[in-house]
This record gives sequence, structure tokens and C-alpha cells, in this order.
Amino acid sequence: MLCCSLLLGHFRKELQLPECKDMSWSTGRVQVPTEVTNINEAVAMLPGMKAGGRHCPRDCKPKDKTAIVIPFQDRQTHLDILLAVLLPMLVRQGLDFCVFVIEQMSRNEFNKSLLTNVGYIEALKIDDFDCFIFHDVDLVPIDDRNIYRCHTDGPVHMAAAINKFNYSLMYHGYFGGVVAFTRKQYLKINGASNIYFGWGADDDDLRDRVTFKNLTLFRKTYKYGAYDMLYHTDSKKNSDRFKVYKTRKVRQDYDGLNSVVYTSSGLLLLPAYTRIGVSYDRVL
Ligand code: GDU
Repeated sequence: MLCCSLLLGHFRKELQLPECKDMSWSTGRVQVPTEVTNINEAVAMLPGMKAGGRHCPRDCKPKDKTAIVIPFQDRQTHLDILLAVLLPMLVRQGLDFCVFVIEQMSRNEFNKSLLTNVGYIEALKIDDFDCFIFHDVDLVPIDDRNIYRCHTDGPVHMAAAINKFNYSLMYHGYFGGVVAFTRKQYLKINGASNIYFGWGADDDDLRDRVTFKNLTLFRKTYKYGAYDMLYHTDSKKNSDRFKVYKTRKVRQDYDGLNSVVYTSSGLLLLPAYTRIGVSYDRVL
């Protein structure tokens, strides 16, 4: 996949363009559809979209490049609804971005954190993204003033207010759902753990990795960091989660980006996203 300046094909001209503003225009609160009939047709209407869910602003120079990484298995309806809201919103925000859907192919327990590590590694093989936003597929942003950019001072918890919890925090210390890291911040914490198989505690482990490495956590305001959670049945719980969580500090430097083992089925450039199929074995 080519970077935006090459795709636009007029690099010199691009240098003279003004820097993109964070928001060219805003609609404020966004409506979440209950179903999406054809996400590809919806994407074709968006200016500046390229294959693979890549967007390059046409009339301004982007400040940075954002990779949206969605860990995924068997939730196509959620994915279509999320993208029907998120893509137009990111285009309005004038971002240079690419959406990566990292799909677990192996039928063992779902491992969200391992997939986010794969998303980081594979996205960097494609372009030098500065910012990574790890995004649950069932959380749909409902305010387009929630700018999808990273904060160089520290990782940002974006999903501050969820409808299921009356638009408040899921629990004190919650750092799941949607989180933003610069490339350097995620590298500094050695990414996420690879050994949470099934639901639970992976998000608390990630939060603690941030604080163990003395990074400051930021959180969006309830007003802008508002999300609607799409209905799903409960995921299979990880019965080992508390045991694994206890060892989080000693594991951090050897369990993460530097130790993830997987097989990738390669890239598929769809109109709305780049899909990467991933298989791995359960290690514990
Ligand atoms: N997921 C799938 N398919 C699955 C299971 C999970 O695609 O079968 C992905 C989705 O992106 C999903 C995410 O993993 O949005 C999180 O899984 P759930 O939606 O089942 O879990 P919760 O809604 O309870 O999410 C919260 C946090 C997550 C994560 C999780 C604990 O918001 O970030 O930390 O708890 O594992």
C-alpha cells in the first residue's frame, strides 16, 4: 500500500498545502444506524477514500498518520455499523488514516491483546503510522468532536462514556474499549500481553503496563468520548484471568510486542478496510 503523498501523485504541490485542521466541519452528535445494507457503497461516496479503508485528505497536509486497529472475529454486523459511522467522521476530521481489521482465524479462544499487537506490527510494514487507535468493534462513537488523534504526552482512553453505563465510565480505572497510543508509547510498554485467552483483565493489564513505564494516562471528556455499545451476548470468560493478571509486572518486558508468535494470511484490501487474517496457537 502506498503512502498518501505518493497516492496523491503530486508531492511538491502537497508541500505547499496548508496543514489540516482537526475538524473541517462538525455535526456534533452522530446517529447510529441499526443496520447497514452496503458499506462499500457508503464508502464510495466519501471523498479521498482509497482501497483498504485508507483516507488521504485532498486539500491539506495531514499532521500525522493514524492506524485504526480492530480486533475481530464473527461480528460482521457490528463492523459494518461501526464503519458506517466512523469512516465519514474520520474523513470530516481531515485525518490521514487506515482501518485495519485483524481477524482471528484460529478457532481457539479469542485473544484481543495478541491481535492488537499483530495490528501494530503489520500496519508498520505498510506505512510509518504515528498513532494507533485500538478499537472494539462494538463501540460506536456518537460525537464527531472526539478527534481520533494521539496525544504525545501519554496514551488516551477514548471510550470514557458508554450508553450501557448511562454514559459514564464502566468502572474506576477502566482502560478498555477504545485506546490511543503513539507508535513510541506502544513500543515503550512492549505492547499488550499475549497470554489473555478469552474475555477479561486484558484491559486492566494494558493500563498497568502504561503506569509501570511511568507514562501518564489521559481520558476524553464524557461529552466527547461518548460511545454506544452494540448488543452482543457475553464472550467466553477467561477463567485464568486473575491468575495471569497477578504476574503482569514481571511479564511486561518479555510478554508483548517482542514475543508475539502468529501466522498471517496476508492483506486483503477491501473498500472499507484492510483485512489481515491471523492464526496462532494457545501457549498456556
Ligand atoms: N471480539 C470479537 N469477537 C469475539 C469476541 C471479541 O470480535 O468473539 C472483539 C471485538 O472487537 C469486541 C472486543 O473483542 O468489541 C471486546 O470483546 P467483548 O465486546 O466481548 O467484551 P466487552 O464488551 O465486555 O469489552 C470490554 C472492553 C474490551 C476488553 C474486554 C475484556 O471494552 O476492550 O478489554 O472487556 O476482554
